[in-house]
Amino acid sequence: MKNQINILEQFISKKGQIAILIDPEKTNSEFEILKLIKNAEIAEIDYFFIGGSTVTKSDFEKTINILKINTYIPVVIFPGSSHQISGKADAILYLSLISGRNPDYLIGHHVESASELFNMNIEVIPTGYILIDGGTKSSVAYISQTTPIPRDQNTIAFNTATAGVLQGKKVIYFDAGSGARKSVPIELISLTEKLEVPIIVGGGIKTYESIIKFKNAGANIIVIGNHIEDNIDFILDLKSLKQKSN
Ligand code: 1GP
Repeated sequence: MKNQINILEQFISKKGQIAILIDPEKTNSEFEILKLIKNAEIAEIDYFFIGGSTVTKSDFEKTINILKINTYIPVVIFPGSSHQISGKADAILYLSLISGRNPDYLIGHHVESASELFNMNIEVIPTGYILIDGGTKSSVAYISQTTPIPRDQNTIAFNTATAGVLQGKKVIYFDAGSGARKSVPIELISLTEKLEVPIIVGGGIKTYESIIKFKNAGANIIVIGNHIEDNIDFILDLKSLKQKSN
């Protein structure tokens, strides 16, 4: 385990950073990944997140290898299960699914991978992971067998984030789930800013307008997955967004 906290410091350093989520189950060909990298470097994207609910170990490793050989953009693991770990990545979001009550996703997967992870040269970032209802049954809710927090219950979501921070989580990740019809409520981000930990938000984000709103509300990192799988050139459009908002 790395003692440096480079990626966490980078998370803290700025609002409105962008992470592209690669799900190696869907994106694992060298051709596709190299195109993603090219566009992401042009657009000065801040991070690649890698992971997914149903990824095989071989697709995970293949994708991480291609990324690490071909880009300087930091690669952060967003694990869907205990086998999604690799010392080649720059950091791992050590997720506890604190909106749920499934012990496997609160501590079980962690115990399975703890010894291996402890001996890897990777920055481990304790992260409170909170699912918010995005208007569809997300694969993460199904696989984890947990119920997301209703989207009109900001107090429950905020109290969950607060409990996570009190337990020592360094980052809070609000996720409406991949392909969500409705993204996380903006007011929840504004509310959570007072906890003074970096906030990651994802799920169903597809427009500049929502990226800017999340940034202004205080999100440090905005994660985009599906929309880039559907339209890779959206990454290039993000460059002008970054230039405008700097
Ligand atoms: C899901 O936060 C991520 O876990 C990204 O969601 O694929 O909908 O962008 P999308």
